[in-house]
Amino acid sequence: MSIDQTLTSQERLADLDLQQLRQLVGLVEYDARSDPFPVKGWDALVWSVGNATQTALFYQIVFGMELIAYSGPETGNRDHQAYVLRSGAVQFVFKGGFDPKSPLLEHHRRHGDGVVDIALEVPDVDRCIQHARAQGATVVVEPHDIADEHGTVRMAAIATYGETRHTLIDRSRYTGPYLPGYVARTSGYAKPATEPKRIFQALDHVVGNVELGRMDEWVAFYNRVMGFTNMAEFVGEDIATDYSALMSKVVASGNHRVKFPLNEPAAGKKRSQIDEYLDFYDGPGAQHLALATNDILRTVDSLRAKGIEFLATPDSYYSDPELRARIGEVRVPIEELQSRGILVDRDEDGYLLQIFTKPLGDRPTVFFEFIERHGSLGFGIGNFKALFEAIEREQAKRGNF
Ligand code: TYF
Ligand code: FE
Repeated sequence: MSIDQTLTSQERLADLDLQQLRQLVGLVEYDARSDPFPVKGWDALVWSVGNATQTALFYQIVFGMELIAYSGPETGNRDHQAYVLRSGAVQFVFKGGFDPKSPLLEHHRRHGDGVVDIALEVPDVDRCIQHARAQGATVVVEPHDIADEHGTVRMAAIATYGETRHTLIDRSRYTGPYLPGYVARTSGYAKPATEPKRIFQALDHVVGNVELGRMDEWVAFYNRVMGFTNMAEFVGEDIATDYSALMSKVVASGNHRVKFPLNEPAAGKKRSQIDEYLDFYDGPGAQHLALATNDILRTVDSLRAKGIEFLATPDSYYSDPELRARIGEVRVPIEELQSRGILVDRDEDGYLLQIFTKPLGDRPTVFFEFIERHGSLGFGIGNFKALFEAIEREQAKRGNF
């Protein structure tokens, strides 16, 4: 058993080391030799959005990300425009249709803004695809090389829930800014000197919402096809408020760099937040993206000052004696968390701080979590009830509860 010492391409570019990553996203040791589907880590999250040009500006100005690459009609891509942005090891690619007949526009018409591809960096694309195919996965893109003056990447893709896919990419022979077909691009936007260098450094987890009764199938898919293991948060019991319920299980890659909680709605008195997502995304898809920060107070202050809205946490959460006793001492006085609405959870390994945005698109679908880990490898299960009640208050305002 050993920690995989290799960093992903994105982690190296971000100048992160293994110690920092372990702190940020919680890595574990595992035996890579018996892994049937070795994964290095996250490569990129690819989005289909209604206006990639403006979305790219939003993520620079509000999320403090850096524009690094571009593809579009000027570079010979007549189907869509694509902007590649980075913060730490996190890479987002925003795509919007240029050709009125672009398939991306079909996807957008149906799902609205959303994540189309959760791309992973792997050391051996062909080995992964061979295993995935043998386990019954749908290979949507066969392994192939693409090359330009910066070298060659090998990639392939498999289908996952809904219309989402996992591109698998080997970047070991490539030095370009993103992929062949993209050119390096920066922007004229100058971040104010008062802004932090980065308000998040790494991607912690991506949650998938699937249909009622299908969560275990998707857990089995990740177990069988991708060799992911079930994490301790594999509760499998309904997580219920007084009104609604959901089920959630978490699978992770060998070293836990890549963590996928999977949710399905469960019966309650009212409509689950997962039902609302499935209705408005028109099917299964990526629900929330958890971004790891080493200073969640600063992250929240920066985002709130730019108008980002977070779910409200009632004062009763912080005055609950049971919670106060359970969380003990954290790195800041509880008042600092309370004034910002940051949640705390503690388990046997340590604690975590987390907060959730409201959905950032027009539909009540995709949202963000910011998470600061201090040893805990969990997902804030102690906060589920308070969090789900906060989500229900938002659902009610939308008339969906
Ligand atoms: O990822 C998690 O499990 C936590 C909690 O619909 C959570 O962030 C779970 C389900 C959900 C929203 C948040
Ligand atoms: Fe989460």
